[in-house]
Amino acid sequence: MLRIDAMRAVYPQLERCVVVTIMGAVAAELQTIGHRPNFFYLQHAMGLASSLGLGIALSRPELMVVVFDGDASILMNLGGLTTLARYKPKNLVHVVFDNESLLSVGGFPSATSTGSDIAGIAAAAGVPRTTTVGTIDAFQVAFNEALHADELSTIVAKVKAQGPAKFVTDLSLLENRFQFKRWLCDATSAKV
Ligand SMILES: Cc1ncc(C[n+]2csc(CCOP(=O)(O)OP(=O)(O)O)c2C)c(N)n1
Repeated sequence: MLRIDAMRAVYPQLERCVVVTIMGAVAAELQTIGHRPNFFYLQHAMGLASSLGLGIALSRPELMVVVFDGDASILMNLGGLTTLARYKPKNLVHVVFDNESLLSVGGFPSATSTGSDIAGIAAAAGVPRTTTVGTIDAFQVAFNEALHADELSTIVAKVKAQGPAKFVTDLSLLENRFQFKRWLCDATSAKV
């Protein structure tokens, strides 16, 4: 499965969600599909997308929050999983695109390439719903179930280590930040 196809498959459902992504390939691919003002691409702070998503989910329980994470990113912040599990926000879907690689910086293998199991780690941390999927159909089903589960979910989507041809964006970090903040301030009950 390609990550861009997985994101395309659930793109319609993202319209009413708060979406936080890691930097690099994921952000570039989601922008290729189509940027929306409710999408925030967390730059530089590798590993912290799920923590940012947690803060938004706790402070805005009426909104559904989706985090698009990466294997190497979450491996840098495993404590983030224990904190997610401690607070168990029911309005957070945590997706980890696991390409077993640090693709955005050259494709070095991550620990999942030697067997570390992120869904297993999330479950052991106390995340109530965890699953690993390897096809678009399975991802779509898992994502839709998680959106409506009323329970914190971590979905690990095994994807090919293939990213966008270019990482260029005309959306500046500050513009994304102000636009996203305005969307959050204006959003009422956007829960799906
Ligand atoms: C603290 C920190 N260390 C390193 C980087 C450089 N960096 C940016 S993206 C990335 C790899 C992310 O890997 P992963 O989460 O697996 O996503 P992928 O690139 O494979 O989509 C790295 C090392 C950074 N931005 N911040």
